[in-house]
Amino acid sequence: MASIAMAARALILAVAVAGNLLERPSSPFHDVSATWQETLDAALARTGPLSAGDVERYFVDGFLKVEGVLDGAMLAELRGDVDAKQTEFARSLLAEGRLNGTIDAWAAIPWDEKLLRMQDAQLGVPADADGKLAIHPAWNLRGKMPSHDETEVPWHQDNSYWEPRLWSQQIFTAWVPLVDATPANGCMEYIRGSHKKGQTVTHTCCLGNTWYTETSLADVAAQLGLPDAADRATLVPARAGDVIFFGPTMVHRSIKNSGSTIRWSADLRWHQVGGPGAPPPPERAGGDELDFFYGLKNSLVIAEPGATVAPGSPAMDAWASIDRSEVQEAGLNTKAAAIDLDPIVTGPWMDIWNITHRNRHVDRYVASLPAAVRAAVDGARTDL
Ligand SMILES: O=C(O)CCC(=O)C(=O)O
Repeated sequence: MASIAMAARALILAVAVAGNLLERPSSPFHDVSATWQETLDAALARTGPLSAGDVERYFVDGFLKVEGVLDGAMLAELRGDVDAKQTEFARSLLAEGRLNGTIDAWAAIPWDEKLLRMQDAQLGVPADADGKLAIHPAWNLRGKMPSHDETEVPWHQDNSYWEPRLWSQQIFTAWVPLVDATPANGCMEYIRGSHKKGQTVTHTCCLGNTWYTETSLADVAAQLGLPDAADRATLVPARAGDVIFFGPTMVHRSIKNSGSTIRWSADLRWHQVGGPGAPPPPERAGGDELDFFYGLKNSLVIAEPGATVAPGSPAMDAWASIDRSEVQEAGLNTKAAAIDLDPIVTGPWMDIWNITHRNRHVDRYVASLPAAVRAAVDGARTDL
């Protein structure tokens, strides 16, 4: 793990110039265009559950909402998992003396209220300027809290979170609302057709009080050849049970939750392994074709070519129990001791984009950089 982290850190250039606290080297991958979004005919030739119209919509718009994908039983199971995770969290807060009551009382609170009630009831959680708490979004289960900056995800392409060598891969997202997602509680918004050019636009790190990458509509317009980018912005409300599919070059965000309840969702991703168009192998010891996340946690094969996915695979449980947040923070050497309660998020995407803004997440990341780089970045601070 250490050598992987060292190799990734070799990307870092310590230059502070106008507007950038830490500038990243340009990479030949910035000129690479994805092509998976161009092969409509090939997609139409395949058989599957989607209609030809659906497939065509996906190619034209870059996203597709499919209604009623999850039935009641599946939703209940997902919500049960979210409930169990929150009860586990309540258990650690109780053990730390940061919550009043009993575990039975907390367990009995409905799944979609529990986190809010914990937020209200928490005792003695220090530091957070606004005193709020969020579940860790990098677990791909998102509790988007009411009026909460850190769960408001700005315009970005998912490619901005992956290594540039993967920017022409279709790492494909299914966004799954566990409650109805509306403009009021922070549904998703997409720039229609922004996937089409196949290009990954410039992003910066990290907006406001967050760990997120961010692009601007001005850059989207200029770099993707979409002068009407702002007019293409499309809110996509979705009901619990629907699924929105989109690819890694799709520009999207989730808007503010202006309601009073949590907007729960999961986002899950798939990609092809091997075959034509497979990515160049990672230049790190031990990196193989399943290494799609900085050498930190491999992808899990769930179906061999031509086979269908077998549900309930035991391998899935073992794989899922490796906490990606923990490995990504261990990879950067930013892991805090009391990780369960640590609200700070860092990740390897911070090695890729120019650092333009600092906050507690970026500060933790900067503290992990080699001393000379850190000194240069600290010297360039304008927002202390
Ligand atoms: O769920 C959200 O609020 C944002 C999700 C997102 O941006 C993503 O899944 O890429």
